[in-house]
Formats: sequence, C-alpha cells, structure tokens
Amino acid sequence: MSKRRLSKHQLARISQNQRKELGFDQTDSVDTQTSLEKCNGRITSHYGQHVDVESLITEDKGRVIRCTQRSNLPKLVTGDLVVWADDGADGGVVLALGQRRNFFGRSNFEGRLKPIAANIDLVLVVFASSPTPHVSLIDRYLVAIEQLQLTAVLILNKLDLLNEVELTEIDNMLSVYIDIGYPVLQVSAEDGRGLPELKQVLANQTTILVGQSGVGKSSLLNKLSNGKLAEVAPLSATWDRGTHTTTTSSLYHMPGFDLIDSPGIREFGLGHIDEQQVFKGFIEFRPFSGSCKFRDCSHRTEPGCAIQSAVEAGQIAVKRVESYFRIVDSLGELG
Ligand SMILES: Nc1nc2c(ncn2[C@@H]2O[C@H](COP(=O)(O)OP(=O)(O)OP(=O)(O)O)[C@@H](O)[C@H]2O)c(=O)[nH]1
Ligand SMILES: [Mg+2]
Ligand SMILES: [Zn+2]
Repeated sequence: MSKRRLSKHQLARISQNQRKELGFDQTDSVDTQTSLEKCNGRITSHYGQHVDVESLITEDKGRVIRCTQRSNLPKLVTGDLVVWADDGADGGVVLALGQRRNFFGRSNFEGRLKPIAANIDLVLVVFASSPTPHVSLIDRYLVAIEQLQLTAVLILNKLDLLNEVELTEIDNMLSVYIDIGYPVLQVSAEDGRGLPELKQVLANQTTILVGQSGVGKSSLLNKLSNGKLAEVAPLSATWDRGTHTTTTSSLYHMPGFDLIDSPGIREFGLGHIDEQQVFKGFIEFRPFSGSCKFRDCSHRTEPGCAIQSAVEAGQIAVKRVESYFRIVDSLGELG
C-alpha cells in the first residue's frame, strides 16, 4: 500500500499545531533540552549551519527537511532526536534537542570532548591492512568508547588483500583483543566475506562506523546496502595526506539496522581524558585496580605492582601495557 503524502499546506498546519501544543512558539524562549516523547525528528546529517532532519511525524515519516537551528541550542549531531517545525518555506527550524541517551565523540583541538553522533548502540572500529593499522589508534578508540560506556566491535576490512603471512601477523594482533573480550570480525567490502556475520551483529541496532581515513567505512556501508549510498575514495587515493572522502557523519537506514558513516581521522584526540580513565579503558587492567603496593603506582618500575605481576603471569599482554604507557605519555598533548 502506498504511503499517503501530504500537501505542503497540510504539513505546515501540522507543524504549526505541534509547535503550539508543545509550547514552542517562535517568540517563546524554551528549554533547549526536552523529553524524548516530544521529539518529532531525528538528525541524519549536519552541514555547517544546517542539519538534515528526518521527520518522525506519523503522516510524514521519513521526509528529510533541511533545517536551521535555534541559536540557544548546543551543536546538534547525527542521531540526535529533536523537535522541529516547518519554517513556512521549504525548510524547517530545530526548536529543541531531546535528551541524549549517549553519544560518541572525541577531543577537539582545545582538549574538550566534542560529540560526533548520538543515541547509538554500537561503535564499529574499522581498520585494514592498508592504511597500516596502528595498535595505538585502536587502543585510543577503545579508551574513548569505554569512557563513554559504549559497546565496541573491531572490524578488520580488506581481508581480500591479505596473503597468508600477513593474515597470521594480523591474527596475532587481533588475538589480544579477542582474549580480553572484544568481538572481532574479519570482512571484505570488496568480495563480501564476513558480511553475513557482520549483519547479525548490526541487527536492530544503530551503529557508527569509525576509523582511519581509507579503511573502507563507506565501502562497507555501500556493500551492506547493495547500492551506492556514500562516496568512496578512488583507487589511486593515498591515505597519509589527510584526504578524507567522507566529510560529515550521516545516518542511513539499512534493511534491519541503522548505520552512521563518519569521516576518517588520523589521530584520535583524548585530551578530555585523564590517566585513571585510560586505566579503566584498558578493560583487562580493571581486576587489578587498587591491588598495587603504592596507591599512586605508575605501573612502570614500582615494587609490588599488580599490573607488572599480571604481565609476568601472562594475564596482560606486553603490547597492551606498552600501548597504555604511550597513551598516558601523550595525555598532555591537546587534541
Ligand atoms: N581491496 C579492497 N579495497 C577496499 C575494501 N574496502 C574499501 N576498499 C577501497 O579502499 C578505499 C577507501 O575506501 P573508503 O570506503 O572511501 O574509505 P573510508 O574509510 O570511508 O574513508 P574516509 O571517508 O576518508 O574516512 C577505496 O578505494 C575502496 O575501494 C576492501 O574490502 N578490499
Ligand atoms: Mg568514507
Ligand atoms: Zn602498579
């Protein structure tokens, strides 16, 4: 049955009524935060001064409206639930932001946490053999994800490019994460390997794809949708020059799940995080928290260090402790 489409006039009237009912008259000063029941839209993308809002109004579900936002609102991000109203022309205006259940974000250049996407269930940390994966970058992502109490899944993409020797090397690197409890999937956006398993993980969830530029986040999105939703880098592209093909986070509806594609980054800023939070972000360290002889133990050279004992006993991987020190040492750097 085809969906009933409303005329522009009818939509403007619904929008006007809704605005009145909710107490959001244009001249009113309203709370910037509102309860989720009031929300009638969801941000699917943002561009400078504008956001795209997908209507959640029953009569007009799924229509995307280019909106401006009230100046007293915080910066809106993809996935935000909002109250919007028709602006009487072709666009709309966002009047209020619904409470965020959670958000994913990273440090801005001032060392402050900047949200990237909101109301998500899973974070897929995507990496590949090319550009070369940095354990340190993966660990930085995991620290940020743990601190925001989100759920991480690690995805090795471009499986089709690996020969047996490379595959063994990558398997060694990944076994550390599997041992400490992170789900790890090996996939190829090129030949589709691993995608049925990935779909099972994504089912009924809203998931954000994050990771370095060029690892194939948008390619995975396209392959999972069996179409071309997002722009993908040309084969000749090089990843070390800071070229990003995806420039803004966007939400896509897929069969049975939602995906948010995000722009790749080179460095993942942890300027908003302190040493204790890094410790908590190394989830296998947690059972040893508070067990060192000295309360302010740095876990490097002190006697009676529970972390060092755990490394010696093979309970914590040497690579992870080294990575922990690298991250702690970098905390003074902004961004
Ligand atoms: N061989 C192979 N190439 C892939 C695969 N996935 C992606 N690529 C290629 O890798 C390049 C980068 O892919 P993108 O999807 O643009 O990467 P991205 O992570 O979205 O990059 P940004 O948008 O810049 O963050 C493209 O040339 C893709 O064709 C894969 O599984 N195998
Ligand atoms: Mg992309
Ligand atoms: Zn210690």
